[in-house]
Amino acid sequence: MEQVKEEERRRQKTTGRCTGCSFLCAVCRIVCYTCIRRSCQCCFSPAPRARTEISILVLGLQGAGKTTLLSAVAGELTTHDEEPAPTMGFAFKTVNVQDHLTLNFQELGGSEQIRMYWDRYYACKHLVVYVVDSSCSEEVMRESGEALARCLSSPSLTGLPLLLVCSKQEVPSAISPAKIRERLGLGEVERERKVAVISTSNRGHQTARESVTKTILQLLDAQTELLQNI
Ligand SMILES: Nc1nc2c(ncn2[C@@H]2O[C@H](COP(=O)(O)OP(=O)(O)O)[C@@H](O)[C@H]2O)c(=O)[nH]1
Ligand SMILES: [Mg+2]
Repeated sequence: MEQVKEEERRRQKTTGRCTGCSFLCAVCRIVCYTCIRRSCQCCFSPAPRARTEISILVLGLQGAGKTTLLSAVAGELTTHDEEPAPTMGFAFKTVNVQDHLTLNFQELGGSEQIRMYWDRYYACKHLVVYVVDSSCSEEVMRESGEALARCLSSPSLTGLPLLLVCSKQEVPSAISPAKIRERLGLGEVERERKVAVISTSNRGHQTARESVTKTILQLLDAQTELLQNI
């Protein structure tokens, strides 16, 4: 006991502090060190990059292949047994392309009754995807062209890039993307906005996701201010 007291006296003499004070100092040092480290991490680690959300309107007549295309782009494989139900009203699909980029697709139903209301959903969009059934009849192609011209004439969509998707290319009666481009009068459209045309077949398996996302990014690249933080 006497030895312990002697040890304590000796420590106090050399350090100027008793054991209790030394312990308290050590705890304070650890707390201070931890606080400083945490605040440095906050200040010096890079801020998380803001996610850019792109709003995409997906249009086309009923049966053109819009829902099927979006399923393929989202990586949801569909088979002949899983026929998509006709879109009543609208449907959404979200696809994360990179860590900081999200494509929000909004498909509007293509039946005549729903087409009357398309323009209610035009606001705040960055790009239009228009799907055409390459194997449809002359009559349906004409109707599709009229619906496209009507929607592109809306002031809310002025100047927005257009991606035309020619679906069902594997069907023997399908006409080529070049012919569809001509039938829909895209030459005129190209004067006022960026236009890209891609084709899909066999319900877009494998190729659709890559080609659709890549072409959308290329089209948006022209809209530099939108992509500033991508
Ligand atoms: N042969 C073939 N059929 C397709 C293709 N894409 C879609 N379809 C079919 O076309 C029909 C309409 O497709 P859907 O995606 O519902 O069209 P939406 O009304 O435009 O959404 C369905 O029977 C699909 O299976 C394709 O690339 N090839
Ligand atoms: Mg649909």
